Amino acid sequence: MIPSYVPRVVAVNDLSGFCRVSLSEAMAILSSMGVEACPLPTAILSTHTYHYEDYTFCDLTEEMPKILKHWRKLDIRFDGICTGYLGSSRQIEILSDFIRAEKDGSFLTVIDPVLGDNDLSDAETVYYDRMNELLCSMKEFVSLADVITPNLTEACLLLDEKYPSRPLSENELYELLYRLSELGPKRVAITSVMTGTEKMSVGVLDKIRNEKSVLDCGYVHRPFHGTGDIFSAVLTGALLRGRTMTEASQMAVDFVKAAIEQTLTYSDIRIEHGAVFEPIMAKFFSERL
Ligand code: PXL
Repeated sequence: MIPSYVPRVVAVNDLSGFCRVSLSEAMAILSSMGVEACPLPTAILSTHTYHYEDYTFCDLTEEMPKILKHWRKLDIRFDGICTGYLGSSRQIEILSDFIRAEKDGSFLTVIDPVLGDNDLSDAETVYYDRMNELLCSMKEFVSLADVITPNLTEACLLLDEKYPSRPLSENELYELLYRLSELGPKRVAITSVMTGTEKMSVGVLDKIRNEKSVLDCGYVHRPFHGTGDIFSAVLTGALLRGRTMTEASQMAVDFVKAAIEQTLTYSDIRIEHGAVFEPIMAKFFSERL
């Protein structure tokens, strides 16, 4: 169904030229969901920072307030903001000022507190640059959010908890969700949670509607890059298209699952290239929205 209203969102993330991650995914997905996404790039890279050692990196921190100032001068009305990879505490400060100025009853703030993935004490650790510096600022930043979408690693970092070495029970997952909501956001989704030896889940809490659920991802952990970014983009789009937190999270889980299934049909699978979503996107969203 063609919507009579096109929501407009600020999409904040890095723009990595090659590999399906961050802003390139968010722009494609939000557009396909009937949402106008205005990009606010935090940095321009040639590729993402994991796997490739000689990537290029152009920091755009100083451009960000100028872009936001121009938008404010034009008196543009935004329905929300979604944020992903941020390069520094200064960027968080700039975005915090913007969110405080925009925030009214209906403005939606979705923060994906991108800090890392997997057990950070593990040899397979993914350390995004300057993670430690970001953590303190991120803890304050999430208090401005309506919705946050950390993976389990990020959830543990925000709560000063050790990453669990075994699958979590549903009650343990709910406890993490409630504790995160005490930092400010009333709606929380924790992704990449093992709830059985071969079972991956997403925990969802919506304190406004008093709903909580553990969604079965139906796939074993395949660390395709950018699937967290896909999840957060679909969730944002679905919320802006009027879905509840539980419905939007289910749609995001289903889309990631469909993209992974599609990816596994190709013979030249490279996890660092990300999950292939382009061929399935139009049909998926036309059926679901
Ligand atoms: O969320 C994936 C991602 C996004 N942006 C940058 C990254 C990565 C993962 O490695 O390095 C810059």
